[in-house]
Amino acid sequence: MENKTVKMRVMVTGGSGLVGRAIEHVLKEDGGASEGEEWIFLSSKDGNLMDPDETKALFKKHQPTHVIHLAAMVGGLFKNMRQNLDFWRINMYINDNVLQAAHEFGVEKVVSCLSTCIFPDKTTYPIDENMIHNGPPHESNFGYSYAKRMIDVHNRAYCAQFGRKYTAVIPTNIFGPHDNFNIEDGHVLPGLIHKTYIAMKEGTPLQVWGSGRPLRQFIYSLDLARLFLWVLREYNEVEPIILSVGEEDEVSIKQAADAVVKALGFNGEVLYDTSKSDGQFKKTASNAKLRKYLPDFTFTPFHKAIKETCEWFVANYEVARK
Ligand code: NAP
Ligand code: GFB
Repeated sequence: MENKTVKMRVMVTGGSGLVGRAIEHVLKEDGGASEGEEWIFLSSKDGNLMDPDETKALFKKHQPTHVIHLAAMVGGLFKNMRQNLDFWRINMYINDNVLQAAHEFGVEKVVSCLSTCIFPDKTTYPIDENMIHNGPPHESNFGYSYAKRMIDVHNRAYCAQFGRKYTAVIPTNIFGPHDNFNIEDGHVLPGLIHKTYIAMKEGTPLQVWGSGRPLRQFIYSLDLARLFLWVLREYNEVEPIILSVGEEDEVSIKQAADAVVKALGFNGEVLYDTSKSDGQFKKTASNAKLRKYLPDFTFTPFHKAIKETCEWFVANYEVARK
């Protein structure tokens, strides 16, 4: 019996979510897996990471050499506006438990997740990795933003005190199959896909929230997954790295809505409910650091990614999170 040497045993917290499922897809369907790597994808059913004992039990059971830490309380603008305290407390507990358990169990590398929405609200553009702590975040999601910023503080402290090489990525707005399509709690693209689907079924107008004027950079979950595998295997800085399409790929919410309408073939009326918040007007991030490492990485064209996500949603409507 040939004994398979395990080079890396990677435990993915939050493995059942949008990003976790994308990493699993790229590994299984996209030839992303490498020799001698074992992968474990966790959901909250495997253990509640807000509980330190349950967290340690997962590390004891799986003995990971590497961790991709995705687990978090996640939501769109409107859920953040409603629950800033929950986003702060829940994510602080999860992050401290996971990073402390990783340290105690001798995990070689942890890649955690920040977000481009945590940067200072009053800032120059484009935003880059050095600006995380330069001022207060946007009011709408300060709880989530401060909790995420503390991951960077954790990583720097584990490095300073114990020489740990724990790091983090800073994705921009992510979308794709297995997203959270819940209209009240989810992000803009899954929300618009779900609302357009209903408008087509019921012959009613599509209600886009806000003015449609804010600007966003969107990254397809499968592209992010490919970049995550590179960060896990090749990126060795403690400093975080922004994973985003370029500034030139920034689109308005209206352009995003038009792309969803086109992909689903909706011919009805599109209305803008300006009584709803626009949130941050823009959070334009630079991917220059990523480009320095991976000058030739190609992102899936936005309209193609939207089309694939819409097709996934329609085909999986019964099981999609909504
Ligand atoms: P998601 O789809 O909401 O998935 C969240 C994951 O975390 C799920 O697997 C969930 O498990 C798990 N989880 C939540 N609470 C938990 C707990 N107490 N104990 C154990 N597991 C728990 O999130 P996502 O969009 O994939 O986000 C992944 C990471 O990317 C997060 O850290 C998020 O902050 C970051 N991020 C997301 C975006 C975006 O636009 N989506 C943008 C930037 C950064 P269950 O499935 O069992 O609930
Ligand atoms: O993805 P989203 O909810 O969050 O996008 P953010 C909000 C923007 O889309 C606002 C408009 O300008 C909304 O007015 N919008 C239009 C909609 N229609 C809809 C809709 O049906 N649903 C939603 N949700 N928005 C989040 C942060 O900011 O970014 C989170 O609050 C997280 O913490 C996430 O980091 C990545 O992009 O504004």
